[in-house]
Amino acid sequence: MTGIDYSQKIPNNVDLKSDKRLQRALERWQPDYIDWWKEMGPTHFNENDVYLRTAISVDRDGWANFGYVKMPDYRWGIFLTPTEPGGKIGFGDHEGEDVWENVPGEYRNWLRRLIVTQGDTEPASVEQQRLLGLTAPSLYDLRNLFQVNVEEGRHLWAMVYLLHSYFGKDGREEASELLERRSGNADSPRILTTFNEPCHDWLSFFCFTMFTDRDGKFQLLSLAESGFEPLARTTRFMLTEEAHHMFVGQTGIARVIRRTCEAMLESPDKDPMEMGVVPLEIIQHYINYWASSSLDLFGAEVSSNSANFFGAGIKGRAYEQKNYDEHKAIDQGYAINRWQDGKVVNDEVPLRNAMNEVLRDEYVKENEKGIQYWNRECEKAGIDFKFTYPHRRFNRKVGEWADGFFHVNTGEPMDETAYKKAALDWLPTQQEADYVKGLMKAVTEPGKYANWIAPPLRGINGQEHDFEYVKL
Ligand code: BYC
Ligand code: FE
Ligand code: FE
Repeated sequence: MTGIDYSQKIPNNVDLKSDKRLQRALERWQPDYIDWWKEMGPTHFNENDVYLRTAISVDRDGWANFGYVKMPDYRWGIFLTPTEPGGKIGFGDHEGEDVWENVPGEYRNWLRRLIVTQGDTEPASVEQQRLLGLTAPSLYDLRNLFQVNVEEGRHLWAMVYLLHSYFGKDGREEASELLERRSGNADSPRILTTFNEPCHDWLSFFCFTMFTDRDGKFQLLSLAESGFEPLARTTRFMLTEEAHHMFVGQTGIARVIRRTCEAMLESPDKDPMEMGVVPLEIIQHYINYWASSSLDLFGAEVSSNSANFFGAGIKGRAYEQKNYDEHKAIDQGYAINRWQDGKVVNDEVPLRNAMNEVLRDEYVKENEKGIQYWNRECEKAGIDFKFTYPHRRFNRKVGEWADGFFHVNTGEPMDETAYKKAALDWLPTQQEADYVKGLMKAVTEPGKYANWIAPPLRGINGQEHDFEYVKL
């Protein structure tokens, strides 16, 4: 069952043709999806051949298939990792019971809501990134953008498959609405905050794939533990796609840093802006902005939703089976800081209510490693500059810290006036954003890169440096 059937209108490894009703429903959704893609996706490049990977199986080496595709012809489909017979629910109140092959009635609403929220982010990100192709710093980067876009499109397919197969009429309605909401639209916005923020330049894109796609990774890890097996199996396969998205962000920012350091070494007395590269301080401001926005995506620190999801066995912790010995998380506390009467105080809450924060802890650890990787670029160049990950209280709009003002590095409370003044040096200013936007000019010659970014260390799929990743 790991092989993917590409002879079908909708490629899949779930034997879709044996369920005619479901097949027909999905085949009715498919043209709406393509219309959405042609309108809200990377519209200007619908006719170009792009060197993309397509999954040929759900095995680890299933990604070996690279070739030129026009994006609207990409074979989006439904790929689940194989079932393991005799699977047991791994956590919560139902720990040890058989996994659910169907939606348990009492958790139907929660599950649908989780799946819709997950599904909503995927087309949202494609919408946010839809104009970036016009200013790509190279064909290599252009191709990576499109790879990310088509895979986010496939992630939408993954969630729509679950809605259509397991949630009847209201599932089908939710699937239609996923194509109706629009990122940043005042009347019909996407569900989560970060997915309504504009992402108009490539520095933002790299920060987004580093920090926001990594939220995706951790949310998917927690859903991959779900007792609702179809959700677990589909998110496991989505995780194999996610690794590339974070690679794009991690190495993208590293290349911007490398190029700036290089220019600074060439002309130590010159202002980096005069040389048309991105000053390291501006990179830090973009990091602060996207990192803090993405921290919001984990929800409130103390959340009865998160306790319910965990107790029900539908959303676990990241690496629940691998990293934890105890899976009920009952009668345990979690020490937490809270924001009360203008003060940061210590508190302890029941562990289940802190599951959003537990997941955020894992996420923060991984981001901090990513920052160290960027700092090695400066060290290698001998440039005395240290990037930092912002304190998790900084610039938050969701949860415990949303009503206060906190120092970007120490997390100390500040009064509003002092904060607003300091924030001019912590978040991108209009001037900085304009400068970055001014650098964004398309470079379309194979093997050439915009002046503000260094070439990658390696080509995609071992290709030569002047490979024509996108035929324009
Ligand atoms: N913006 O109890 P709380 C990805 C709402 S990214 C706006 O803390 P909960 C991707 C919340 O809905 C991964 N609203 O919430 C990356 C609730 O509303 P109600 C996406 C927010 O439920 C890049 C209220 O505030 N996947 O895949 O514990 C490119 C109370 O909040 C926000 C998932 O998120 C926000 N940031 O936690 C492409 C997984 N945060 O009930 C793709 C599924 C909270 O008052 N979702 N609210 O109306 C979940 O697990 C949970 O919904 C959340 C929120 C973790 C997001
Ligand atoms: Fe995704
Ligand atoms: Fe992603």
